[in-house]
Amino acid sequence: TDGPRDDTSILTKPKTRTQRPPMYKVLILNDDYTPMEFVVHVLERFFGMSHAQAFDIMLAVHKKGLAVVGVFSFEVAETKVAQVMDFSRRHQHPLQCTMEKE
Ligand code: NFA
Repeated sequence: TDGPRDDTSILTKPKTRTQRPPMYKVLILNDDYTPMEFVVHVLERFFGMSHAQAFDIMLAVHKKGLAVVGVFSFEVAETKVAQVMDFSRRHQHPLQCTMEKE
């Protein structure tokens, strides 16, 4: 009989979307008490910056209130934040380091 029928010649491919892992910005916050040299040292030690790079970022934090110091996977960002917070606490400086989803 006539009428609609299945067309076995058309095959459809479902679109797939590649999942990228979310990335996290690590931020350093300004305060009135942490010495500038200490912040520069932190940026060199934990973020692999050159002295000049570290000094520039430290000044940006000092002037603007905060700056992104790197973008990492969740686990790496979490580790950097913990390292900076622990190091600052042990040296009795109030320096704050946080992370946020990009
Ligand atoms: N504002 C601090 C000072 O004048 C320096 C500082 C920079 C602290 C960046 C925290 C972050 N001693």
